[in-house]
Amino acid sequence: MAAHIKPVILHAHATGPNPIKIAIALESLGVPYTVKSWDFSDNPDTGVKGSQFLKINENGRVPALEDPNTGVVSWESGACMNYIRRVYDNGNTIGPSGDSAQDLVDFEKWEYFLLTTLGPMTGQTNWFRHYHATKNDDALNRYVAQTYRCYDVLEGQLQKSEGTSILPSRVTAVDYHFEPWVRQYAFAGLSLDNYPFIKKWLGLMGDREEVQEAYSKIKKSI
Ligand SMILES: N[C@@H](CCC(=O)N[C@@H](CS)C(=O)NCC(=O)O)C(=O)O
Repeated sequence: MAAHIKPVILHAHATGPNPIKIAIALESLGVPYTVKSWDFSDNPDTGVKGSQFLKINENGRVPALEDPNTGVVSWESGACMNYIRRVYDNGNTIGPSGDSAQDLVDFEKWEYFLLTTLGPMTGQTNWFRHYHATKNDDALNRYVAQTYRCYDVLEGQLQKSEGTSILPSRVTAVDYHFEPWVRQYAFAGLSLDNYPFIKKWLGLMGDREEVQEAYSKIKKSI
């Protein structure tokens, strides 16, 4: 990546999975970035629901991305990821496997499956297991079952590459979207015992330099 590029600002949280995807993609593309860490409060200066952050993202959630090179401000991890790909992945190293209509749909369908289904189901599992004020086993069981259903689907897809990448061709931004969510399986109280390809893929992803660097930078930003 050219040296004249100014660091983009990634708005993040210490443990939330969504900003980490973006850090992994920035690492992979060699785009310089700084991490600004927020808490989940409504404190005007430090919180995602506070006045300062709401000027960047009126939805009060991270990630958000500010690019001083273009003036673009983005939020929603899917929008941030696709912005980065359009602007900084000129060689298409992390995008769809090819140019055909099927290649593009194959990329998007897995990206949307994570954004609309596996991510939110895991998030709700976490919520009802750890944070909901009153015990609600019906809701917890529902979201656990839904998350496992997503794991079933992912396992079937990963079998095609023998657990090396979600799109069979190579590791792409799709893997970056999934990694931080699947990594939370134990925190969500789930097991990967019935999912050998997910287990293998998670191990391989965790060994990758861009993944390790991204986690380390987010951690240092706290
Ligand atoms: N659909 C959004 C979800 C963003 C999201 O929920 N982020 C979490 C952190 S991973 C957050 O900011 N939570 C703050 C809150 O719940 O108040 C995306 O993909 O960016």
